[in-house]
Amino acid sequence: MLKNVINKLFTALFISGLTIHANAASILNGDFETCDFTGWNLASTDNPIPTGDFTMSNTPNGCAATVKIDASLAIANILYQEVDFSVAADSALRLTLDFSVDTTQPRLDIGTADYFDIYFNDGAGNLYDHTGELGGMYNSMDITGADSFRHSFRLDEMFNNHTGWFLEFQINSNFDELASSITINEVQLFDVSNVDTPPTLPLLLSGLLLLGVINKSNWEKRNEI
Ligand SMILES: [Ca+2]
Repeated sequence: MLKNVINKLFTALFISGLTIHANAASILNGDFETCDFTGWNLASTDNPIPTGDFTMSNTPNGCAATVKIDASLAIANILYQEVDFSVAADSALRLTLDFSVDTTQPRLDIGTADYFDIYFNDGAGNLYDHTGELGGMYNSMDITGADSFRHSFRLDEMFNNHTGWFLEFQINSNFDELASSITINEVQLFDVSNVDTPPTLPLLLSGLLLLGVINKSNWEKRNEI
């Protein structure tokens, strides 16, 4: 019986491994592990693109991408990439964003600061949030001072297997020539069903250990007789 359980365990691991590889939904270089903009695209209202507005910093937690505004003539800068939404049809995707913002000129009056937007672009210029509604996960958010964000979004199934969609980080000027920035530490996109896989392993191993204890106990009993 123990052998059968072990076989099932290996089968389960094999299948889960196949599942992980089959579901390729991901953000390329989402944690900027390459310490450059591999996988990402730059866009700007200024031409040519003021590449000095797009910089990479090496922090104790790894590399992060910073996009500035009002450090050049650009009035909007965008860091974006096409998203791989390929998953099984009934999968649920989750997007995690870890980023911070800062400004050289903290402002308290609403609507007077530099601001940022984070959204999905359908490739035709229509902007959506994670639920599939028009808008974004963050809409015209004022940068009033240093602030950090880490948020996870469950994506609507409408995104599953769509192609030609983009995740975009946009930072916009308040036309005061005083710079602000958004620093993106990490972006993750993953299939929620895969998240449930790791805890399964300890449970199976616990079951095996229990079976091992029972078998050992039976063996000892048999040898006592
Ligand atoms: Ca400004």
